[in-house]
Amino acid sequence: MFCSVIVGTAGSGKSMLTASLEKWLTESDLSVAVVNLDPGVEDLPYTSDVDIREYVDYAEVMNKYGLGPNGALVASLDMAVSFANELRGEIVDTEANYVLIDCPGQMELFAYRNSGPLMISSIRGQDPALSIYLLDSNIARTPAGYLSSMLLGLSISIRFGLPQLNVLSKQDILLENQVQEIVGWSEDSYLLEEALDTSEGGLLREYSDSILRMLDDLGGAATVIPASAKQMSGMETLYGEMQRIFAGGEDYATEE
Ligand SMILES: Nc1nc2c(ncn2[C@@H]2O[C@H](COP(=O)(O)OP(=O)(O)O)[C@@H](O)[C@H]2O)c(=O)[nH]1
Ligand SMILES: [Mg+2]
Repeated sequence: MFCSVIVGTAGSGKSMLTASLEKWLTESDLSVAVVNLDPGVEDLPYTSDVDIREYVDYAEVMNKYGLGPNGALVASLDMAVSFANELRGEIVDTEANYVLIDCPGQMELFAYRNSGPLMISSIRGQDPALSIYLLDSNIARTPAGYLSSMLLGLSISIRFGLPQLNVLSKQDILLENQVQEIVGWSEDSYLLEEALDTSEGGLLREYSDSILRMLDDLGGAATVIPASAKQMSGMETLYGEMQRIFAGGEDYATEE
């Protein structure tokens, strides 16, 4: 199985992208399993095949220990780690080729605690995995917003240690030329530097040189893939990039 871990800030569109990608893969005759890792979520835009809520009761954790929403999420995730093998077992039993893992809304509580990365590594076992990091169009539309989103993405990739694809989510809220401008920033850091120079002042302008050089050096400047979960756009390109990473461009899923 091939695991794709969908990460991004709260509200960046992880759950909706999970739903759309599942739909696209299913319509392409590929077998997919969807995993919800958010213990506190109430409504999901897809039907989960494997769900962390079957193992931990977020509301009960909240009441029993007198915790607020964030504390309860952290405690629930910590508890859920002891069921990671059961979760993996359930996923393996689906016999799906593609496994989409929808991460909790509050990414910082998931990625920057030990339980998040631990959960992911237990779930994937020895199977190939990548992360799909969402840059929200609402934020990445400005040069400074884009740069800070890329830095966050870099930080996330360090936490999970997985090859990462950067997706510009909600591209439908931008004009086509805005989307192309952002793709340009990701392909050529000189364009981003120019945009920062004309739009930013102060500290960012002072440091942008060294930040951009670091991103370039670390390969953090991989081209972003524009997508809209709402309009189902960008799915084919995203799938192509997933394949490239998983199987050197070969579509093992169709071999069965
Ligand atoms: N315009 C637009 N809105 C989207 C898209 N994907 C998600 N949203 C909206 O963004 C909000 C958060 O989406 P959700 O998938 O729950 O984000 P999550 O917290 O990262 O799982 C919701 O109001 C969605 O309707 C998209 O492709 N286009
Ligand atoms: Mg969500």
